[in-house]
Amino acid sequence: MKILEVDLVSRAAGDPTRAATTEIALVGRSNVGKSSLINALIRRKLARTSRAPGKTDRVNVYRVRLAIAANRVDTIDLVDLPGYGYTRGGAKRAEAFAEVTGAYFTERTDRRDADRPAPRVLHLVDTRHPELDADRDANRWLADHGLAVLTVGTKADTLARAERTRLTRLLEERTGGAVLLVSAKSGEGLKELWRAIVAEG
Ligand SMILES: Nc1nc2c(ncn2[C@@H]2O[C@H](COP(=O)(O)OP(=O)(O)OP(=O)(O)O)[C@@H](O)[C@H]2O)c(=O)[nH]1
Ligand SMILES: [Mg+2]
Repeated sequence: MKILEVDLVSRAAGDPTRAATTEIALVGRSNVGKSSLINALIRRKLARTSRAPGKTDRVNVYRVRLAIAANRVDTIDLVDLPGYGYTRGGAKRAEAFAEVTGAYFTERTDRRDADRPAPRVLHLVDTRHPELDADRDANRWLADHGLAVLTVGTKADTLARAERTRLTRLLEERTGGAVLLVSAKSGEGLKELWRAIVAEG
């Protein structure tokens, strides 16, 4: 598999650009590492990252052209959504989440792209903190909306060996499914994640 090209395509409300057939939305708390993971996946520093939460405040779409086999090229949209759980004003958690993420999925499935398959979701959770309420709320919201979700545990490089198993189990119990651990820093799990992204459905 080879990355041929990556373009940042804007997706402001009313943008006429249609979604690629495969659309992968990255959902997660502010600072969980969404933009860093996109950069690690595309091996370019295109997405802006920051130590301070709330960096990504709009929907950015990274359109990736991939050579998957000798005669197969795919276009995949990686969608960097604003993070939740970061509220300067103190709006309720669930409301803040529904506002940013909900608006995206609703618009995306309602209008011009309604004939496209629904976006698949990577739900990013900081592996060190598998039990946060904001993540549980998000997990429920995504399930209630019938979206296909893969839970991705981020920042795996920060875990001591002894913690890995315990934290991964907690996260699996919380989300009721398999969890893939990744690190944008060490590159752990990136190959497996690409495989999951490229797999049909
Ligand atoms: N150790 C470690 N740090 C990471 C990793 N990925 C991201 N970080 C750090 O976590 C912080 C936040 O990363 P971002 O990628 O900007 O997070 P984000 O989820 O896009 O944040 P928002 O745009 O605010 O929603 C930065 O300081 C990154 O360097 C990782 O795999 N390992
Ligand atoms: Mg970001």
